[in-house]
Amino acid sequence: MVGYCFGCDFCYFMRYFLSVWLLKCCVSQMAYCQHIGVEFMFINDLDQCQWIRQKFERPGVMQFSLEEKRTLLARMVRSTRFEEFLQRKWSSEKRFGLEGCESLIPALKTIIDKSSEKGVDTVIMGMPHRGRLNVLANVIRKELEQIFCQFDSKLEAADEGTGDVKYHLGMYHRRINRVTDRNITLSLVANPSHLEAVNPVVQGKTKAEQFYCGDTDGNRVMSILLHGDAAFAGQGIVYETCHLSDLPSYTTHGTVHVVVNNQIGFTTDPRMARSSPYPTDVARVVNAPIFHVNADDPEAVVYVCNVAAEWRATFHKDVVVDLVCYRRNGHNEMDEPMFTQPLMYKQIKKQKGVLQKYAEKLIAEGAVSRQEYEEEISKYDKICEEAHARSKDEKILHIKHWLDSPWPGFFTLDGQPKSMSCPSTGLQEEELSHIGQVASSVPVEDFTIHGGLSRILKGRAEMIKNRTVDWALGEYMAFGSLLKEGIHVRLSVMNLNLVSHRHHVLHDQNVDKRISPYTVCNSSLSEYGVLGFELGFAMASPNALVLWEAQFGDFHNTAQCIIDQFICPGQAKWVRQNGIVLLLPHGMEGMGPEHSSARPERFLQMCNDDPDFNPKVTDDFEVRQLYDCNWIVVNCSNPANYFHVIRRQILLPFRKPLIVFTPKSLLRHPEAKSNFDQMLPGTHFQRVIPDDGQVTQNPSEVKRIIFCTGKVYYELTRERKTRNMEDSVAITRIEQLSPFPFDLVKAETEKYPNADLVWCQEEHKNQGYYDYVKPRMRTTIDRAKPVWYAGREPASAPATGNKNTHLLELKRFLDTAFNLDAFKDHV
Ligand SMILES: Cc1ncc(C[n+]2csc(CCOP(=O)(O)OP(=O)(O)O)c2C)c(N)n1
Ligand SMILES: *[C@@H]1O[C@H](CO)[C@@H](O)[C@H](O)[C@H]1NC(C)=O
Ligand SMILES: *[C@@H]1O[C@H](CO)[C@@H](O)[C@H](O)[C@H]1NC(C)=O
Ligand SMILES: *[C@@H]1O[C@H](CO)[C@@H](O)[C@H](O)[C@H]1NC(C)=O
Ligand SMILES: *[C@@H]1O[C@H](CO)[C@@H](O)[C@H](O)[C@H]1NC(C)=O
Ligand SMILES: [Mg+2]
Repeated sequence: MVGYCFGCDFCYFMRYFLSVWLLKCCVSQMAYCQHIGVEFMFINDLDQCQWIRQKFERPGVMQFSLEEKRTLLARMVRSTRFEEFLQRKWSSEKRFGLEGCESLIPALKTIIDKSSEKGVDTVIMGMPHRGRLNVLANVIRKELEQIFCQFDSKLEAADEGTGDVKYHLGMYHRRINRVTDRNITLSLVANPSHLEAVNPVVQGKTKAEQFYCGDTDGNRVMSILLHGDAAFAGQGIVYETCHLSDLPSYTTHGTVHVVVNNQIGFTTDPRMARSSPYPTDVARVVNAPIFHVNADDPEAVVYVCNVAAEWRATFHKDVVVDLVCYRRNGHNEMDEPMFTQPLMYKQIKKQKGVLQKYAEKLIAEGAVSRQEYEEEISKYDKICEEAHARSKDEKILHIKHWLDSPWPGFFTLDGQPKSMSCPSTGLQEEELSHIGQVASSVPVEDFTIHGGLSRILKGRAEMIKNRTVDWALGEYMAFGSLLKEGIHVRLSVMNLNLVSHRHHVLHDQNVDKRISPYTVCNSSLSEYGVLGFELGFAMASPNALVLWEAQFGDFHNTAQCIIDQFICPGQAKWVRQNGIVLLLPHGMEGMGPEHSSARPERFLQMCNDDPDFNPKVTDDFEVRQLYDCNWIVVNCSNPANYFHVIRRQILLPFRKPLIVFTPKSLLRHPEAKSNFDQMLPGTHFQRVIPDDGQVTQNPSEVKRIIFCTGKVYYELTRERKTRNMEDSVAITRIEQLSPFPFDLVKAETEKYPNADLVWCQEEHKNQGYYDYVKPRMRTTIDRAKPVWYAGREPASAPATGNKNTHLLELKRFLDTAFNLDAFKDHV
């Protein structure tokens, strides 16, 4: 492994662009042509550039005291011997060791020490597989026995959850930093295998921790992100997360990025892995300085990391440390790298380990004696051996030790919810009218709003007088009441949706001033990044309502990885609850295949309830079901129910992700209004809304029950009226699709003994809700009757782009739904 010299390139550019600096540049030959290369000339701020030059060009900056050298050697010993210990004990286990980049450990410790000295007391980290166990052991200082006991396959995970392999679990640890003697909290966020996906989550959690401790400039809470070279260059989420770094609602005031640049990704070398010279080039878009450093020179590494931490503390902006290293073994310890990279690995085999090199250097310098060095090694080996012995007593792996965000006080001591009930989500009349008043007035004087807006506010005031709410007002009532109860409300949305119906943020027409009652965030045009960020925000505390709204539900799939890897199975894999709310505008409203479907079928397919099992109905059935499910999926047909489900999200004694298919046309639908009576104390979210019309007078005469969800209900009732079938067809809305309301659906079917059962949806047959609802409905009625289908035919696209076809399809399925003979010959 040769020392990398980026300095020559650097000098070349300097000469080319800035000939006046020529002389100076040659002076800096000394600074840049050793083991450090700095890229910063693209930064368009003179002070920042000067600051960096100061750090590298002053002669003699890289002096280390004896004490510092010894500490560094001790850290290198720990890092190196930890991997060797694992290799000795479990030679056939994958551990994604750090061999070839052992200086990562002193690098991270330096960043943390320096930041702690500058006032940081909480560090939130995210990292991939490589070196994770080592970071847990030697940076976060997780008890070694807790790490070792995971290698012993005889041990089984206790507690709840399915668990995840050892290099994915999260971690939280509070301890004294020995160098600065100050308390520091370190957490490592649990991550999926999907490289770089954890980045926005770490940033969101960091933002939340900053928010809760009133740290507006990032002086107390910071994030560190680790990356592999191939992943950093290849994964788009890196770019999306970098672009959040300076946005008002998303900035964490600077992240230190550390790239473990072993110049290989699995078996792919850089020539095949990227089109840019360095894996770190993506960070140039946010003007982050990039420090390349040869990881075989631990002192250069420590120096650069000190500068990186100071940079962050000074300018509150991102910075990248590129640890140029190698990977001594295969991708994991089982792989043979000689198969694919024979030449490279011949070179690598010849390399002396960095610890040995550094120790020899210090011994030659006389900084330590050989004996002291050997003592340091046996001291650490002994620590490992003793921990290993203890790990055998540790009968079970406690997954509780592996939480990245404990929520103190929210659960009982053994991690259970404090109760299995949910109080009424209704509000007192006075409270409703008070919040309504706030929503329909301008709260400060000297504030000029747009004329159209004052009409809207006037309309709202009138609605409040009439004791009614529309969708936006229902939502406002839910948010407003939670705010009054001390809950933080944060809504992340691409701003179009904000302006189009909510008008929750008022703009002054004359000066650049605005008011909003809760945190409304204008997001960047990224789904993957922003959803990950909000998930991270929601992770920090249970006492916040965090919502992410897609611009159209259709677009959520660019964030699929966050949904599949974190939101859906997060609790099972990592015992971590999360109450994030996804608002997905959805509706077959003739707007074509790209603007119609939030893909409810996908969310429903990932629900963990058993379609063939009819659960026993107990007193706490409703809440118990919510507790057992992996997420809640609803499609509300009226504002009051939406109001309740949002409030329930916080009043529940535990947290679950909530997926809401929100409407577009319903926003202004004259019938889709609710009355205060539906929101008073004692009222609650209705999982099923039974038909309370004429059908109830003579139920045995009813020929059909149409089950549906959401907006199609209004189409169905209109059609029923024109056909004069209000006494023969019942229309029942299933508002909560998952967990499925087995009990209430059963009650509905029993009410009308002579009716056949139809599921009606607007979506195509292979999409929407049918495949989810049908087996569950059949289970509730012991398969006594078929469940017929009225809706669009199967299709590959979610909707037609042709308006006429759209209307024709609608007419056809309404015909089917109300034709009592439609299914006769199917029998
Ligand atoms: C999104 C994603 N795609 C593919 C993989 C499979 N995979 C696991 S490790 C790896 C190589 C990573 O290379 P690099 O980022 O350089 O890290 P290194 O292992 O070299 O430390 C790949 C492709 C993955 N984990 N995640
Ligand atoms: C660190 O925290 C503990 C408890 O949280 C406290 O008792 C101790 O005084 C703190 N130490 C310092 C140096 O702040
Ligand atoms: C309020 O009620 C009155 C009388 O019923 C009605 O005329 C008016 O349209 C209602 N206003 C709103 C905004 O619903
Ligand atoms: C969001 O962006 C829009 C358009 O630039 C702006 O009018 C609005 O004030 C922003 N909202 C917030 C809360 O920053
Ligand atoms: C809910 O599902 C229905 C049924 O197909 C659909 O018509 C509607 O657009 C969905 N969303 C809402 C908010 O109603
Ligand atoms: Mg790599």
